Amino acid sequence: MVEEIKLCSNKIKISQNIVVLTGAGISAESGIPTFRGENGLWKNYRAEDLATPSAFMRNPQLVWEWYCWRRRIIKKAGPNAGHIALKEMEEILRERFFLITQNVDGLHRKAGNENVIEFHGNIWVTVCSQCGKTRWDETENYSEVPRCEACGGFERPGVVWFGEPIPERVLQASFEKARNCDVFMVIGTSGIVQPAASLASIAKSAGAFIVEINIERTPLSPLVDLNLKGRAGEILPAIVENLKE
Ligand code: BV8
Ligand code: ZN
Repeated sequence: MVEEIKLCSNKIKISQNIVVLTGAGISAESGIPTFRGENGLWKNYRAEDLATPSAFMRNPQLVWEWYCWRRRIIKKAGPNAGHIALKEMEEILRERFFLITQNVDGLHRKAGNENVIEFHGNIWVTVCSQCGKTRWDETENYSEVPRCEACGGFERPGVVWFGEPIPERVLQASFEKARNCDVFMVIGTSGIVQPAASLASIAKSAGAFIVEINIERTPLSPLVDLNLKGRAGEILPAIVENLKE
């Protein structure tokens, strides 16, 4: 593995533009359950059952119970060594570095990354489902569904649910980054959710060197140039150590 990590660091050192795509796996070592891991995400519900507009229409209380449960876990969690390493990578590479995350936990920003796109939104944002009024909201417990103070409509978490489109400017900015990078790293994602997972193949067809960091193989593994099998919290700091040399 030392050799592969050295190869990865060397590719990054000579890269003009590096894009990193992260998924729930990079927050796993912060104690935040992943979506499809063995312990699943919550009781016996699947994300696809709860993170949808119809689930919210049917039972907004249950959906908010799930998000508040996640907010409480995330609030207690902090960035782990993997998040810190990506912050250091941005400090070293500056405008050559760009981070796209599928996670809504906000831990990359909390770690200090600035060049970040939150592809699926942010769990600490609350949006009115009627008028779209948006606010930063650190409430971790709602006894009933919050109401918009402007129009009285039901408020919802400011995240992208299954069946909802990624905001256009977020999508275009992410495609543009993936098309113009020479190194693309996919870290801690099962590569199942679209269109996020397609960013790797867009980068590949644009000629980028694709690196995957994961504890297991994924549907993206066949298109990857370098597979670093292991935990992000161990591999990323080793890569950054080499960058500092
Ligand atoms: C869209 C925000 C179109 C919410 C999320 C069939 C029916 C219906 C829809 C579809 C369908 N087929 C495809 C679709 C589209 C659908 C989709 O992709 N479904 C999947 C399930 C097949 N996509 C959508 O609906 C998207 N929108 O397509 O719109 C459209 C266009 C125009 C007009 C109208 C509509 C929107 C998808 C966004 C959903 N929202 N999140 C919330 O978080 O509450 S996605 C959710 O999954 C999270 O964001 C999460 O990040 C993301 C992906 O999961 P991963 O991050 O990969 O996490 P996972 O647990 O799966 O994997 C963790 C990985 O880490 C594992 O590989 C594990 O091995 C690894 N790991 C674990 N520990 C470590 C580690 N690696 C390293 N180190 C460790 N320590
Ligand atoms: Zn409103």
